[in-house]
Amino acid sequence: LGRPTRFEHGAIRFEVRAADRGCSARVGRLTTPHGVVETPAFMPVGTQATVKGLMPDQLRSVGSTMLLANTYHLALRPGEAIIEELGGLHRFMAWDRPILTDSGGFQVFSLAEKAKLSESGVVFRSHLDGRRLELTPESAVRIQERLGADVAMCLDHCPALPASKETIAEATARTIRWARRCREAHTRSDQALFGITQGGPHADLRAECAQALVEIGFPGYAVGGVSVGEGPEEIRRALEGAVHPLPWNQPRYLMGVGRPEDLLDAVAAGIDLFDCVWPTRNGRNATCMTARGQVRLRNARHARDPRPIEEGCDCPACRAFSRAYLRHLFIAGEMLGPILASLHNLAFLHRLTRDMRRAISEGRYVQFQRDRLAALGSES
Ligand code: PRF
Ligand code: ZN
Repeated sequence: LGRPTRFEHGAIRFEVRAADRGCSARVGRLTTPHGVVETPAFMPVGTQATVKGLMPDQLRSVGSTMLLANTYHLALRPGEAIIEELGGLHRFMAWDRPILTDSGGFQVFSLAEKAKLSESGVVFRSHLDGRRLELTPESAVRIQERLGADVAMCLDHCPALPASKETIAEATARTIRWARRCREAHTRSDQALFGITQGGPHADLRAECAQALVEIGFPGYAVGGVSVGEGPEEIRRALEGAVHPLPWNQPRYLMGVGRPEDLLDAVAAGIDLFDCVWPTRNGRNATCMTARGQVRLRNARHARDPRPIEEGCDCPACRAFSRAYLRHLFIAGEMLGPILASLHNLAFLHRLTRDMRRAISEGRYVQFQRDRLAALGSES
């Protein structure tokens, strides 16, 4: 009460529609040039302009509203010029709903060879053909403008953990200077540019970074550098530091996090958006999530199991197929196995966020979180 609940800035609108009194969880509505996203929301990862193995219609049918794509991969192949020429990312991948592109900073440090960092940017060799390339705050923004997603991200520096506080502080200061350059370089009025906070597990660095980004001014803010090897307690501290200084009426996005227990925690800390390869990568690996923990479909105990992956799930895998059939698909190396398991995992996460939205709206998120966490440990 007394706080502004709406925010409007060029390409996006955000509205906080309900807030839990027992924690910082909120229900929001993010409006982008390509449609509306009810938050908390999970964004499936479409690194190469495809969520591996899944058609746009299938994604819609399991509840996906917004996808993530990667600047690093798309700039290397097929190149932003081709995607722009073919009408931009939405048209290229036939997804006419909201898209967010990550800036490439994180992928350069995790995938590229010989990444060399300087104040101007990162020079690296392509992991595909060894080509020498440079990514700067200005070029990361320019590439994302040409890809044309609804939300673009600043180029940041996510240091590998464990690292000394001094190293993390340097990376955080550089991330702030790069964020200023990204904001200066961004011109597309039908695209929002989000800032990214770094700071590792240090609440003070996180808070300083968030404050500095808020002074520069972005329509939304991400928390980067989380889930790179630290424990749940460190994640909680990082989130507390990072989220507190952020304007309450603007969207907050936790990058690269998607395990159900982490989502439950992060939403309680006030996060609205997530992305993670976890559901799709695990699905391709025959690991499925349920409200009662993981199911490993290759396990021999499912050889004659007539049950669906998850009782009551209305996804294409659970509607028609037994665990025994799905196990058979994986053991036989059939491509339908990874497709169905990926669809189930996405349906599961979208259902979880929908249940979160309801619990928050009804003011019972803290109990909901407790119940869901307990159930996740109970084994199916
Ligand atoms: N920065 C960017 N993308 C990311 C991360 C980050 O720190 C993470 C870390 N969890 C995932 N994706 N730009
Ligand atoms: Zn299912």
